[in-house]
Amino acid sequence: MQVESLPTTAYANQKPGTSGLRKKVSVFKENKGYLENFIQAIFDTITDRNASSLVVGGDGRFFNLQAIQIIIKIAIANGFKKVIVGQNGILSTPAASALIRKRKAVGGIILSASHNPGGPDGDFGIKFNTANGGPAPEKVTDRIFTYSKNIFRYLYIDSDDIDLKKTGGHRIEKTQIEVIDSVHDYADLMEELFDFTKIKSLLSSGNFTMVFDAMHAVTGPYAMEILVNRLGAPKETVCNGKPLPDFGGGHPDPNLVHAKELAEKMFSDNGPDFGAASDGDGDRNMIMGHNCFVSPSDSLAIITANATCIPGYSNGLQGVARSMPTSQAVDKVAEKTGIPCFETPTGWKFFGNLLDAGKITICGEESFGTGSNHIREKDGLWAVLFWLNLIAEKKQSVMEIVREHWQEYGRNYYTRYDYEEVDATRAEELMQHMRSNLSEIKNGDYHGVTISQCDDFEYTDPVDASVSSKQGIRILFEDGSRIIYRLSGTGTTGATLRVYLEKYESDPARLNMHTQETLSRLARFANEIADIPGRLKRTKPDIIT
Ligand code: VG1
Ligand code: CO
Repeated sequence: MQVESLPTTAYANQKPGTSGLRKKVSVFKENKGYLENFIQAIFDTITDRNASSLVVGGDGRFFNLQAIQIIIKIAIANGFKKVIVGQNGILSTPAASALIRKRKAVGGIILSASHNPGGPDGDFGIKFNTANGGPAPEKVTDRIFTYSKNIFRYLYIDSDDIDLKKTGGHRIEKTQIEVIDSVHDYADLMEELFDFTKIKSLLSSGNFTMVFDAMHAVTGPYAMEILVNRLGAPKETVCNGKPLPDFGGGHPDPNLVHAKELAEKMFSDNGPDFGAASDGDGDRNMIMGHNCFVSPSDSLAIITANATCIPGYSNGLQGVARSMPTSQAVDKVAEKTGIPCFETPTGWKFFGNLLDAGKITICGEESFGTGSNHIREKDGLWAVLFWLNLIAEKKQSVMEIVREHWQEYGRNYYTRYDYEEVDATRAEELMQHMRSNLSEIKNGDYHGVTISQCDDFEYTDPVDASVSSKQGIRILFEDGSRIIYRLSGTGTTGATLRVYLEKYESDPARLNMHTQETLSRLARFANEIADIPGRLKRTKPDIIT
Protein backbone atom coordinates (compact mmCIF):
# COMPACT_ATOMS: atom_id res chain seq x y z
CA MET A 1 0.00 0.00 0.00
CA GLN A 2 1.19 3.43 -0.78
CA VAL A 3 0.42 6.86 0.53
CA GLU A 4 -0.98 8.92 -2.29
CA SER A 5 -1.09 12.68 -2.60
CA LEU A 6 -4.36 13.28 -4.41
CA PRO A 7 -4.97 16.58 -6.18
CA THR A 8 -8.07 18.41 -5.05
CA THR A 9 -9.90 21.69 -5.60
CA ALA A 10 -10.46 24.01 -2.65
CA TYR A 11 -13.92 25.12 -1.49
CA ALA A 12 -14.51 28.64 -0.25
CA ASN A 13 -17.30 27.81 2.19
CA GLN A 14 -15.64 25.68 4.86
CA LYS A 15 -15.60 28.26 7.64
CA PRO A 16 -16.42 26.55 10.95
CA GLY A 17 -19.41 28.10 12.77
CA THR A 18 -20.36 28.17 16.45
CA SER A 19 -19.52 24.48 16.72
CA GLY A 20 -17.68 23.01 13.74
CA LEU A 21 -18.47 22.81 10.03
CA ARG A 22 -22.13 22.03 9.34
CA LYS A 23 -23.71 21.44 5.96
CA LYS A 24 -26.43 19.36 4.40
CA VAL A 25 -25.43 15.71 3.95
CA SER A 26 -25.69 16.28 0.20
CA VAL A 27 -22.95 18.93 0.32
CA PHE A 28 -20.56 16.40 1.81
CA LYS A 29 -21.63 13.58 -0.45
CA GLU A 30 -21.96 15.34 -3.76
CA ASN A 31 -18.95 17.65 -3.77
CA LYS A 32 -15.81 15.75 -4.58
CA GLY A 33 -13.23 16.04 -1.85
CA TYR A 34 -15.46 18.14 0.43
CA LEU A 35 -14.93 15.94 3.49
CA GLU A 36 -11.35 15.05 2.55
CA ASN A 37 -10.28 18.68 2.10
CA PHE A 38 -11.58 19.75 5.48
CA ILE A 39 -10.01 16.79 7.29
CA GLN A 40 -6.66 17.41 5.58
CA ALA A 41 -6.90 21.10 6.51
CA ILE A 42 -7.36 20.06 10.15
CA PHE A 43 -4.42 17.66 9.98
CA ASP A 44 -2.25 20.35 8.42
CA THR A 45 -2.60 22.32 11.67
CA ILE A 46 -1.07 19.41 13.64
CA THR A 47 2.68 19.32 13.32
CA ASP A 48 3.89 16.24 15.22
CA ARG A 49 1.46 13.72 13.79
CA ASN A 50 3.82 10.76 13.96
CA ALA A 51 4.05 11.15 17.72
CA SER A 52 0.35 11.85 18.24
CA SER A 53 -2.90 10.04 18.92
CA LEU A 54 -6.18 11.15 17.39
CA VAL A 55 -9.68 10.35 18.68
CA VAL A 56 -12.44 9.77 16.11
CA GLY A 57 -16.16 9.13 16.60
CA GLY A 58 -19.58 10.52 15.91
CA ASP A 59 -23.21 10.65 16.90
CA GLY A 60 -24.25 7.82 14.58
CA ARG A 61 -26.07 9.98 12.09
CA PHE A 62 -26.38 9.17 8.39
CA PHE A 63 -22.93 9.19 6.66
CA ASN A 64 -21.14 8.75 10.03
CA LEU A 65 -19.62 5.34 9.29
CA GLN A 66 -18.65 6.14 5.73
CA ALA A 67 -16.97 9.37 6.81
CA ILE A 68 -15.07 7.63 9.62
CA GLN A 69 -13.55 5.08 7.24
CA ILE A 70 -12.34 7.90 4.99
CA ILE A 71 -10.95 9.86 7.94
CA ILE A 72 -9.03 6.81 9.20
CA LYS A 73 -7.39 6.42 5.79
CA ILE A 74 -6.43 10.08 5.61
CA ALA A 75 -5.08 9.83 9.18
CA ILE A 76 -2.92 6.82 8.30
CA ALA A 77 -1.63 8.60 5.20
CA ASN A 78 -0.79 11.60 7.38
CA GLY A 79 1.30 9.34 9.60
CA PHE A 80 -0.58 9.55 12.92
CA LYS A 81 0.92 7.27 15.55
CA LYS A 82 -2.48 6.15 16.76
CA VAL A 83 -6.15 6.55 15.91
CA ILE A 84 -8.62 5.75 18.69
CA VAL A 85 -12.11 5.08 17.31
CA GLY A 86 -15.39 4.46 19.14
CA GLN A 87 -16.97 1.06 18.48
CA ASN A 88 -19.47 1.24 15.60
CA GLY A 89 -18.17 4.76 15.04
CA ILE A 90 -20.03 5.99 18.13
CA LEU A 91 -18.71 8.60 20.54
CA SER A 92 -20.80 11.27 22.19
CA THR A 93 -19.22 14.72 22.19
CA PRO A 94 -18.58 14.62 25.97
CA ALA A 95 -17.20 11.07 25.76
CA ALA A 96 -14.81 12.16 22.99
CA SER A 97 -13.67 15.11 25.08
CA ALA A 98 -13.06 12.81 28.06
CA LEU A 99 -11.13 10.37 25.88
CA ILE A 100 -8.87 13.03 24.35
CA ARG A 101 -7.91 14.09 27.87
CA LYS A 102 -7.50 10.60 29.30
CA ARG A 103 -5.37 9.33 26.41
CA LYS A 104 -3.45 12.59 26.02
CA ALA A 105 -4.43 12.70 22.37
CA VAL A 106 -3.47 15.67 20.22
CA GLY A 107 -7.16 16.16 19.42
CA GLY A 108 -10.31 14.55 18.16
CA ILE A 109 -12.72 14.62 15.29
CA ILE A 110 -16.37 14.38 16.24
CA LEU A 111 -18.79 13.79 13.41
CA SER A 112 -21.98 15.50 14.38
CA ALA A 113 -24.34 18.30 13.51
CA SER A 114 -25.51 18.09 17.11
CA HIS A 115 -29.19 18.98 17.46
CA ASN A 116 -29.76 19.39 13.71
CA PRO A 117 -31.86 16.67 12.03
CA GLY A 118 -30.06 13.77 10.30
CA GLY A 119 -30.78 11.31 7.51
CA PRO A 120 -30.01 11.65 3.78
CA ASP A 121 -31.79 15.01 3.59
CA GLY A 122 -30.57 16.20 6.98
CA ASP A 123 -27.35 17.75 8.20
CA PHE A 124 -23.83 16.46 8.74
CA GLY A 125 -21.02 18.12 10.60
CA ILE A 126 -17.40 17.93 11.68
CA LYS A 127 -16.15 19.26 15.00
CA PHE A 128 -12.45 19.41 15.78
CA ASN A 129 -11.36 19.40 19.41
CA THR A 130 -7.82 20.14 20.54
CA ALA A 131 -5.56 18.49 23.12
CA ASN A 132 -7.42 19.95 26.11
CA GLY A 133 -10.51 18.07 24.90
CA GLY A 134 -12.36 21.25 23.97
CA PRO A 135 -13.63 22.72 20.70
CA ALA A 136 -10.80 24.30 18.74
CA PRO A 137 -10.52 27.97 19.69
CA GLU A 138 -10.97 30.65 17.03
CA LYS A 139 -7.28 30.98 16.29
CA VAL A 140 -7.23 27.30 15.29
CA THR A 141 -10.52 27.34 13.35
CA ASP A 142 -9.28 30.43 11.49
CA ARG A 143 -6.17 28.51 10.43
CA ILE A 144 -8.21 25.51 9.34
CA PHE A 145 -10.41 27.81 7.27
CA THR A 146 -7.38 29.44 5.65
CA TYR A 147 -5.86 26.05 4.81
CA SER A 148 -9.19 24.81 3.42
CA LYS A 149 -9.31 27.76 1.02
CA ASN A 150 -5.83 27.07 -0.29
CA ILE A 151 -5.73 23.28 -0.30
CA PHE A 152 -4.58 21.56 -3.50
CA ARG A 153 -3.88 18.00 -2.29
CA TYR A 154 -4.80 15.58 0.43
CA LEU A 155 -2.99 12.46 1.59
CA TYR A 156 -4.75 9.13 1.29
CA ILE A 157 -4.10 5.42 1.53
CA ASP A 158 -6.33 2.93 -0.21
CA SER A 159 -6.45 0.35 2.60
CA ASP A 160 -9.32 -1.97 3.58
CA ASP A 161 -12.04 -0.60 5.83
CA ILE A 162 -11.47 -1.20 9.55
CA ASP A 163 -13.94 -3.51 11.28
CA LEU A 164 -15.58 -1.12 13.73
CA LYS A 165 -18.07 -3.68 15.01
CA LYS A 166 -15.71 -5.17 17.56
CA THR A 167 -13.20 -3.60 19.88
CA GLY A 168 -9.52 -4.34 19.33
CA GLY A 169 -6.33 -3.23 17.63
CA HIS A 170 -5.19 -3.06 14.00
CA ARG A 171 -1.96 -1.90 12.49
CA ILE A 172 -1.75 -0.29 9.06
CA GLU A 173 1.61 1.07 7.96
CA LYS A 174 2.95 3.01 10.94
CA THR A 175 -0.46 3.69 12.46
CA GLN A 176 -2.04 1.76 15.30
CA ILE A 177 -5.87 1.77 15.09
CA GLU A 178 -7.64 1.02 18.35
CA VAL A 179 -11.39 0.41 18.36
CA ILE A 180 -12.61 1.01 21.90
CA ASP A 181 -15.80 0.60 23.90
CA SER A 182 -17.62 3.92 23.40
CA VAL A 183 -19.15 4.08 26.86
CA HIS A 184 -16.87 2.52 29.45
CA ASP A 185 -14.35 5.29 30.21
CA TYR A 186 -17.06 7.94 30.24
CA ALA A 187 -19.24 5.96 32.66
CA ASP A 188 -16.21 5.51 34.97
CA LEU A 189 -15.62 9.26 34.96
CA MET A 190 -19.25 9.89 35.98
CA GLU A 191 -18.83 7.41 38.80
CA GLU A 192 -15.88 9.43 40.10
CA LEU A 193 -17.89 12.66 40.24
CA PHE A 194 -21.24 11.57 41.64
CA ASP A 195 -22.47 9.52 44.57
CA PHE A 196 -23.67 6.45 42.68
CA THR A 197 -24.63 4.65 45.90
CA LYS A 198 -27.02 7.44 46.87
CA ILE A 199 -28.49 7.76 43.38
CA LYS A 200 -28.92 3.99 43.25
CA SER A 201 -30.93 3.94 46.44
CA LEU A 202 -33.06 6.83 45.19
CA LEU A 203 -33.81 4.97 41.96
CA SER A 204 -34.63 1.73 43.77
CA SER A 205 -36.55 3.30 46.66
CA GLY A 206 -39.85 2.50 44.99
CA ASN A 207 -41.16 6.04 45.38
CA PHE A 208 -39.15 7.75 42.66
CA THR A 209 -39.73 7.35 38.94
CA MET A 210 -37.77 8.81 36.08
CA VAL A 211 -37.61 8.78 32.31
CA PHE A 212 -34.70 9.64 30.04
CA ASP A 213 -35.39 10.39 26.38
CA ALA A 214 -32.33 9.73 24.20
CA MET A 215 -34.24 10.98 21.13
CA HIS A 216 -32.85 8.09 19.03
CA ALA A 217 -29.49 9.79 19.23
CA VAL A 218 -26.10 9.03 20.72
CA THR A 219 -26.88 9.00 24.46
CA GLY A 220 -28.97 5.78 24.30
CA PRO A 221 -26.07 3.39 24.99
CA TYR A 222 -24.56 5.76 27.56
CA ALA A 223 -27.83 6.09 29.45
CA MET A 224 -28.39 2.31 29.37
CA GLU A 225 -24.96 1.62 30.86
CA ILE A 226 -25.10 4.35 33.50
CA LEU A 227 -28.76 4.58 34.51
CA VAL A 228 -29.81 0.97 34.00
CA ASN A 229 -26.68 -1.21 34.39
CA ARG A 230 -24.79 0.79 36.97
CA LEU A 231 -27.58 2.61 38.82
CA GLY A 232 -30.24 -0.07 38.71
CA ALA A 233 -33.05 1.90 37.05
CA PRO A 234 -35.60 -0.24 35.18
CA LYS A 235 -34.91 -0.72 31.44
CA GLU A 236 -38.01 1.30 30.48
CA THR A 237 -36.37 4.37 32.03
CA VAL A 238 -34.50 4.98 28.77
CA CYS A 239 -36.78 5.72 25.83
CA ASN A 240 -35.83 6.10 22.20
CA GLY A 241 -32.53 4.52 23.28
CA LYS A 242 -31.37 3.07 19.99
CA PRO A 243 -29.24 5.50 17.96
CA LEU A 244 -30.69 5.70 14.44
CA PRO A 245 -29.04 7.33 11.40
CA ASP A 246 -32.04 9.63 10.95
CA PHE A 247 -32.93 9.90 14.66
CA GLY A 248 -36.24 8.24 13.84
CA GLY A 249 -37.17 11.19 11.63
CA GLY A 250 -37.10 13.50 14.67
CA HIS A 251 -35.25 16.65 15.52
CA PRO A 252 -32.83 15.61 18.29
CA ASP A 253 -32.98 18.86 20.21
CA PRO A 254 -34.03 18.52 23.85
CA ASN A 255 -36.59 21.27 24.41
CA LEU A 256 -40.33 21.40 25.00
CA VAL A 257 -41.03 21.62 21.28
CA HIS A 258 -38.89 18.78 19.94
CA ALA A 259 -38.99 16.51 23.01
CA LYS A 260 -42.76 16.75 23.02
CA GLU A 261 -43.34 13.13 23.95
CA LEU A 262 -41.33 13.58 27.15
CA ALA A 263 -42.93 16.93 27.95
CA GLU A 264 -46.42 15.42 27.67
CA LYS A 265 -45.47 12.61 30.03
CA MET A 266 -44.06 15.05 32.56
CA PHE A 267 -47.17 17.22 32.54
CA SER A 268 -49.63 14.31 32.79
CA ASP A 269 -51.38 13.14 35.96
CA ASN A 270 -49.19 10.63 37.78
CA GLY A 271 -46.29 11.56 35.49
CA PRO A 272 -42.75 10.60 36.54
CA ASP A 273 -40.89 12.53 39.25
CA PHE A 274 -37.96 13.30 36.99
CA GLY A 275 -37.51 13.58 33.25
CA ALA A 276 -34.56 14.42 31.04
CA ALA A 277 -33.50 14.38 27.41
CA SER A 278 -30.32 14.88 25.43
CA ASP A 279 -29.46 15.95 21.89
CA GLY A 280 -27.90 14.34 18.81
CA ASP A 281 -24.35 14.23 20.13
CA GLY A 282 -25.12 14.05 23.86
CA ASP A 283 -23.83 17.42 25.02
CA ARG A 284 -27.20 19.10 25.70
CA ASN A 285 -29.71 18.36 28.43
CA MET A 286 -33.26 19.22 29.33
CA ILE A 287 -34.28 18.79 32.97
CA MET A 288 -37.89 18.38 34.06
CA GLY A 289 -39.79 17.45 37.17
CA HIS A 290 -43.41 16.40 37.44
CA ASN A 291 -45.37 19.40 36.10
CA CYS A 292 -42.17 21.38 35.97
CA PHE A 293 -39.70 22.52 33.32
CA VAL A 294 -36.33 23.80 34.52
CA SER A 295 -35.03 26.51 32.24
CA PRO A 296 -31.40 25.80 31.33
CA SER A 297 -30.27 29.14 32.78
CA ASP A 298 -31.97 28.28 36.08
CA SER A 299 -30.45 24.81 35.99
CA LEU A 300 -26.98 26.36 35.72
CA ALA A 301 -27.72 28.62 38.69
CA ILE A 302 -29.14 25.79 40.79
CA ILE A 303 -26.19 23.51 39.97
CA THR A 304 -23.82 26.30 41.00
CA ALA A 305 -25.69 27.06 44.23
CA ASN A 306 -25.68 23.40 45.29
CA ALA A 307 -22.36 22.18 43.91
CA THR A 308 -20.72 21.52 47.25
CA CYS A 309 -23.18 18.78 48.15
CA ILE A 310 -21.95 16.72 45.17
CA PRO A 311 -18.77 14.67 45.80
CA GLY A 312 -16.87 15.90 42.71
CA TYR A 313 -17.36 19.53 43.75
CA SER A 314 -17.28 19.30 47.55
CA ASN A 315 -14.19 21.50 47.74
CA GLY A 316 -16.09 24.44 46.28
CA LEU A 317 -16.00 26.22 42.95
CA GLN A 318 -13.23 28.42 41.60
CA GLY A 319 -15.67 30.42 39.54
CA VAL A 320 -18.46 30.12 37.01
CA ALA A 321 -19.13 31.32 33.47
CA ARG A 322 -22.14 31.72 31.23
CA SER A 323 -22.52 32.68 27.61
CA MET A 324 -23.72 36.25 27.13
CA PRO A 325 -27.35 35.46 26.17
CA THR A 326 -27.73 33.04 29.11
CA SER A 327 -29.83 34.54 31.91
CA GLN A 328 -28.11 36.27 34.79
CA ALA A 329 -29.53 33.82 37.35
CA VAL A 330 -26.08 32.31 37.89
CA ASP A 331 -24.60 35.79 38.46
CA LYS A 332 -26.85 36.15 41.52
CA VAL A 333 -25.48 32.90 42.95
CA ALA A 334 -21.87 33.85 42.22
CA GLU A 335 -22.38 37.22 43.86
CA LYS A 336 -23.87 35.74 47.00
CA THR A 337 -21.31 32.97 47.34
CA GLY A 338 -18.41 35.28 46.50
CA ILE A 339 -17.00 33.52 43.43
CA PRO A 340 -16.02 35.13 40.10
CA CYS A 341 -18.53 35.00 37.24
CA PHE A 342 -17.48 35.39 33.58
CA GLU A 343 -19.60 36.31 30.58
CA THR A 344 -18.40 34.82 27.28
CA PRO A 345 -19.67 34.77 23.69
CA THR A 346 -21.93 31.91 22.60
CA GLY A 347 -20.21 28.57 22.00
CA TRP A 348 -18.31 26.21 24.29
CA LYS A 349 -14.95 27.08 22.74
CA PHE A 350 -14.91 30.28 24.79
CA PHE A 351 -14.98 28.40 28.11
CA GLY A 352 -11.82 26.38 27.33
CA ASN A 353 -9.23 28.93 28.43
CA LEU A 354 -11.11 29.77 31.64
CA LEU A 355 -11.35 26.08 32.52
CA ASP A 356 -7.72 25.36 31.62
CA ALA A 357 -6.53 28.32 33.69
CA GLY A 358 -8.53 27.15 36.71
CA LYS A 359 -10.63 30.30 36.74
CA ILE A 360 -13.94 28.46 36.59
CA THR A 361 -15.28 25.06 37.62
CA ILE A 362 -18.79 25.15 36.15
CA CYS A 363 -20.21 26.83 33.05
CA GLY A 364 -23.30 26.80 30.91
CA GLU A 365 -25.45 28.19 28.13
CA GLU A 366 -29.14 28.94 27.78
CA SER A 367 -29.26 26.49 24.86
CA PHE A 368 -29.57 23.49 27.17
CA GLY A 369 -25.85 23.15 27.81
CA THR A 370 -24.16 22.70 31.19
CA GLY A 371 -20.78 21.32 32.14
CA SER A 372 -17.75 21.49 34.38
CA ASN A 373 -13.99 21.16 34.43
CA HIS A 374 -14.23 17.33 34.25
CA ILE A 375 -14.04 17.71 30.45
CA ARG A 376 -14.02 20.61 27.98
CA GLU A 377 -17.48 20.18 26.46
CA LYS A 378 -20.99 20.60 27.72
CA ASP A 379 -22.26 17.30 29.00
CA GLY A 380 -25.88 16.15 28.87
CA LEU A 381 -25.73 13.06 31.09
CA TRP A 382 -23.47 14.85 33.55
CA ALA A 383 -26.25 17.39 34.15
CA VAL A 384 -28.82 14.59 34.52
CA LEU A 385 -26.65 12.81 37.09
CA PHE A 386 -26.01 16.10 38.88
CA TRP A 387 -29.75 16.61 39.30
CA LEU A 388 -30.32 13.02 40.40
CA ASN A 389 -27.54 13.33 42.97
CA LEU A 390 -29.03 16.62 44.15
CA ILE A 391 -32.53 15.16 44.50
CA ALA A 392 -31.10 12.18 46.42
CA GLU A 393 -29.21 14.55 48.69
CA LYS A 394 -31.93 17.12 49.32
CA LYS A 395 -34.84 14.67 49.35
CA GLN A 396 -36.95 17.25 47.56
CA SER A 397 -38.84 17.26 44.28
CA VAL A 398 -37.52 19.16 41.26
CA MET A 399 -40.24 21.76 41.71
CA GLU A 400 -39.38 22.25 45.39
CA ILE A 401 -35.71 22.71 44.56
CA VAL A 402 -36.48 25.27 41.86
CA ARG A 403 -38.96 27.26 43.96
CA GLU A 404 -36.67 27.29 46.95
CA HIS A 405 -33.93 28.65 44.69
CA TRP A 406 -36.15 31.48 43.45
CA GLN A 407 -37.11 32.34 47.02
CA GLU A 408 -33.48 32.75 47.90
CA TYR A 409 -32.09 34.42 44.78
CA GLY A 410 -35.09 35.82 42.94
CA ARG A 411 -36.21 34.62 39.52
CA ASN A 412 -34.89 35.55 36.09
CA TYR A 413 -37.88 35.10 33.77
CA TYR A 414 -36.39 34.04 30.48
CA THR A 415 -37.34 33.04 26.96
CA ARG A 416 -35.77 32.73 23.51
CA TYR A 417 -37.51 33.34 20.19
CA ASP A 418 -36.07 31.74 17.06
CA TYR A 419 -36.93 32.96 13.58
CA GLU A 420 -35.68 30.11 11.46
CA GLU A 421 -34.64 29.87 7.81
CA VAL A 422 -35.12 33.56 7.15
CA ASP A 423 -33.49 35.25 4.20
CA ALA A 424 -29.79 35.54 5.11
CA THR A 425 -29.29 38.96 3.52
CA ARG A 426 -32.30 40.43 5.29
CA ALA A 427 -31.15 38.97 8.61
CA GLU A 428 -27.67 40.50 8.15
CA GLU A 429 -29.26 43.84 7.28
CA LEU A 430 -31.43 43.72 10.39
CA MET A 431 -28.36 43.20 12.58
CA GLN A 432 -26.33 45.78 10.70
CA HIS A 433 -29.09 48.35 11.01
CA MET A 434 -29.14 47.99 14.79
CA ARG A 435 -25.36 48.03 14.97
CA SER A 436 -25.27 51.38 13.23
CA ASN A 437 -28.04 52.83 15.39
CA LEU A 438 -27.01 51.84 18.90
CA SER A 439 -27.32 55.32 20.37
CA GLU A 440 -30.72 55.97 18.72
CA ILE A 441 -31.94 52.71 20.21
CA LYS A 442 -30.58 53.63 23.62
CA ASN A 443 -32.27 57.02 23.63
CA GLY A 444 -35.62 55.83 22.27
CA ASP A 445 -38.95 56.25 24.06
CA TYR A 446 -39.95 53.08 25.92
CA HIS A 447 -42.92 54.42 27.87
CA GLY A 448 -41.03 55.24 31.02
CA VAL A 449 -38.51 52.40 30.91
CA THR A 450 -34.87 53.40 30.52
CA ILE A 451 -32.15 51.61 28.61
CA SER A 452 -28.88 51.81 30.51
CA GLN A 453 -26.62 50.28 27.88
CA CYS A 454 -26.82 49.23 24.26
CA ASP A 455 -23.86 47.65 22.49
CA ASP A 456 -22.59 44.91 20.23
CA PHE A 457 -21.00 42.43 22.62
CA GLU A 458 -17.23 42.18 22.43
CA TYR A 459 -15.21 39.73 24.50
CA THR A 460 -11.59 39.95 25.52
CA ASP A 461 -10.40 36.57 26.72
CA PRO A 462 -8.95 37.11 30.22
CA VAL A 463 -6.35 34.39 29.62
CA ASP A 464 -4.87 35.03 26.17
CA ALA A 465 -6.29 38.53 25.55
CA SER A 466 -7.77 37.49 22.20
CA VAL A 467 -10.71 39.65 21.16
CA SER A 468 -13.99 38.41 19.65
CA SER A 469 -16.30 41.13 18.43
CA LYS A 470 -19.82 41.34 16.96
CA GLN A 471 -21.10 38.65 19.31
CA GLY A 472 -24.64 39.97 19.65
CA ILE A 473 -26.60 43.19 20.17
CA ARG A 474 -27.33 43.72 23.84
CA ILE A 475 -29.98 46.04 25.16
CA LEU A 476 -29.75 46.36 28.92
CA PHE A 477 -32.54 48.08 30.85
CA GLU A 478 -32.13 49.88 34.13
CA ASP A 479 -34.12 47.27 36.06
CA GLY A 480 -31.77 44.49 34.90
CA SER A 481 -34.01 43.29 32.04
CA ARG A 482 -32.29 42.46 28.75
CA ILE A 483 -33.04 41.99 25.08
CA ILE A 484 -30.35 40.29 23.01
CA TYR A 485 -30.22 39.63 19.28
CA ARG A 486 -27.80 37.38 17.46
CA LEU A 487 -27.65 35.24 14.36
CA SER A 488 -27.18 31.51 14.78
CA GLY A 489 -23.90 29.96 13.65
CA THR A 490 -25.08 26.34 13.45
CA GLY A 491 -27.81 26.35 10.81
CA THR A 492 -27.44 25.14 7.23
CA THR A 493 -30.36 26.86 5.47
CA GLY A 494 -30.78 30.64 5.31
CA ALA A 495 -30.26 32.41 8.62
CA THR A 496 -31.78 32.04 12.07
CA LEU A 497 -32.36 35.10 14.21
CA ARG A 498 -32.36 34.44 17.94
CA VAL A 499 -33.96 36.94 20.29
CA TYR A 500 -33.34 36.42 24.01
CA LEU A 501 -35.54 38.10 26.63
CA GLU A 502 -34.91 38.29 30.34
CA LYS A 503 -36.55 40.04 33.31
CA TYR A 504 -35.52 39.77 36.95
CA GLU A 505 -38.08 39.54 39.75
CA SER A 506 -37.29 39.37 43.45
CA ASP A 507 -40.73 40.04 44.97
CA PRO A 508 -41.65 36.74 46.72
CA ALA A 509 -45.27 37.23 45.64
CA ARG A 510 -44.34 37.38 41.97
CA LEU A 511 -42.18 34.32 41.52
CA ASN A 512 -44.72 31.96 39.99
CA MET A 513 -46.12 33.97 37.13
CA HIS A 514 -46.50 32.95 33.51
CA THR A 515 -43.18 33.40 31.67
CA GLN A 516 -44.54 34.60 28.31
CA GLU A 517 -46.98 37.02 29.94
CA THR A 518 -44.29 38.40 32.19
CA LEU A 519 -42.04 38.98 29.21
CA SER A 520 -44.71 40.24 26.80
CA ARG A 521 -43.77 43.90 27.10
CA LEU A 522 -40.10 43.15 26.42
CA ALA A 523 -41.18 41.01 23.48
CA ARG A 524 -43.06 43.98 22.03
CA PHE A 525 -40.00 46.21 22.43
CA ALA A 526 -37.83 43.55 20.81
CA ASN A 527 -40.14 43.37 17.82
CA GLU A 528 -40.30 47.13 17.41
CA ILE A 529 -36.63 47.92 17.93
CA ALA A 530 -35.45 45.46 15.30
CA ASP A 531 -38.57 45.84 13.14
CA ILE A 532 -38.76 42.08 12.79
CA PRO A 533 -42.13 42.04 10.98
CA GLY A 534 -40.97 44.66 8.47
CA ARG A 535 -37.48 43.32 7.85
CA LEU A 536 -38.01 39.58 8.07
CA LYS A 537 -41.67 39.43 7.09
CA ARG A 538 -42.35 37.29 10.12
CA THR A 539 -45.08 38.03 12.61
CA LYS A 540 -44.17 35.35 15.10
CA PRO A 541 -41.19 33.16 15.95
CA ASP A 542 -40.99 29.55 14.71
CA ILE A 543 -39.75 28.24 18.04
CA ILE A 544 -40.19 29.60 21.54
CA THR A 545 -38.07 28.05 24.27
C1 VG1 B 1 -26.20 26.97 19.22
C2 VG1 B 1 -26.41 27.45 20.64
C3 VG1 B 1 -25.07 27.56 21.36
C4 VG1 B 1 -24.35 26.21 21.31
C5 VG1 B 1 -24.22 25.77 19.86
C6 VG1 B 1 -23.61 24.39 19.74
O1 VG1 B 1 -25.42 27.92 18.52
O2 VG1 B 1 -27.07 28.68 20.66
O3 VG1 B 1 -25.29 27.97 22.68
O4 VG1 B 1 -23.08 26.31 21.88
O5 VG1 B 1 -25.50 25.73 19.24
O6 VG1 B 1 -24.36 23.44 20.43
P1 VG1 B 1 -26.06 29.02 17.53
O7 VG1 B 1 -24.87 29.72 16.92
O8 VG1 B 1 -26.90 28.27 16.56
O9 VG1 B 1 -26.90 29.89 18.38
V1 VG1 B 1 -24.35 21.84 19.89
O10 VG1 B 1 -25.19 20.98 20.99
O11 VG1 B 1 -24.66 22.12 18.34
O12 VG1 B 1 -22.70 21.37 19.80
CO1 CO C 1 -24.95 19.04 20.74
